[in-house]
Amino acid sequence: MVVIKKLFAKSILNSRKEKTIFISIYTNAGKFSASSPTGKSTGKYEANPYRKSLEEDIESLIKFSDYFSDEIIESFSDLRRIEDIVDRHIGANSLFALESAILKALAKEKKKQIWQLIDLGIAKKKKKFPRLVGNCIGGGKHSEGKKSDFQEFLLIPKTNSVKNAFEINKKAKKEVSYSLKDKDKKFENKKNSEDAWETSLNEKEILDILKNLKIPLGIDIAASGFYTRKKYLYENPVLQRTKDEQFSYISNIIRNFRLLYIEDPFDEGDFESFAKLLKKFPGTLIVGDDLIVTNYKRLEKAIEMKSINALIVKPNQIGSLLEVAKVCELAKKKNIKIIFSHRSGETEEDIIADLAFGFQANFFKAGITGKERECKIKRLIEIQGKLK
Ligand code: 2PG
Ligand code: MG
Repeated sequence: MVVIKKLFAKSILNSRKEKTIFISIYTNAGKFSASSPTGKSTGKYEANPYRKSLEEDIESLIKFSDYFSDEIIESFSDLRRIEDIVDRHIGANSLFALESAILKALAKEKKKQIWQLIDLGIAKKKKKFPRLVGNCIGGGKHSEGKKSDFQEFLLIPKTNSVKNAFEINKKAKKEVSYSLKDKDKKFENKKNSEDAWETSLNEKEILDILKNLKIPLGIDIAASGFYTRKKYLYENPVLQRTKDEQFSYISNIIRNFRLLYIEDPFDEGDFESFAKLLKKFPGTLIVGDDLIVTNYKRLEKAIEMKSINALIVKPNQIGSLLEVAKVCELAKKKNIKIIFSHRSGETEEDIIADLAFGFQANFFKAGITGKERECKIKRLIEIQGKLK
């Protein structure tokens, strides 16, 4: 069992040099720390990262830390006791960091790996490793200057070895830089907030390069980012698309580039267009991120409307790991593929790898390069190595 004796919280800088929360707990098993990432293309329906501000969350946490010492944590589900104490007093980023630190303490005390603490009904089956989804070229809100309106061009190699997938993605990303140099006169080897290449090419030009890699491709369109007053406002090239025009355009792209995966192709409120797309392309992963925001109710709605066959899980979109568990269980039951994902503003926290494996995610989206991304992929490789 774990007893929290003292808590310490402060702000640190994430990969984008923005402040984020860092929490340390002092327990009978030792000192454990965890931090939270931060999104940029955040969904309108995401939980607030902090109740009012990071600073006030830090104050509340320190105030509550005396109450924690009365609670004994013996299992993942005991996180409930902590949530009952901090309920509505801290935001999602703070809760995620706090629960992560507690799981680290619990794993240590039980001499287990963190992923072993997660016990969904599926735990007895032979566990599978998630497939890597790596951001190779970026645009949208994650990039600067002239750029593609789509946010992420993703490589999704098919191999059972996480290590192999990581190597394939790193090599491909390097190769892509040579093609970009060739095709984009403005290319300067610059990388965006997720360490993906920045280019002035538009989405079609980018996909023409990527298709030569012979690696299954995906795109995160993050369409809410450029949807205003019922129109999708493209800048590269400048044009507007209505809802119907966006639907035809996305359909053409899926078909022409044989996409395996398409994330947030429509606005975050448009469950209907997602459903129409899934009906047309049942073999493609139609992924909801801003649409679902790791929220159980929104997932229920998407299931009812048959809007998606895959969903992004970002624990800090909701904060509570118990809610994350509920979302994953429902998705599994309804055969909706699960993609655990990093955020664009990241820290060197790697617990997401344990969570992804513990919850038996089908995919793991954590970039390709950059120390904040690589540490997560390396942790997944380590877990796989230990199980051999
Ligand atoms: C996304 C994410 C991560 P952000 O849209 O999928 O790639 O971006 O963290 O900025 O919300
Ligand atoms: Mg997304």
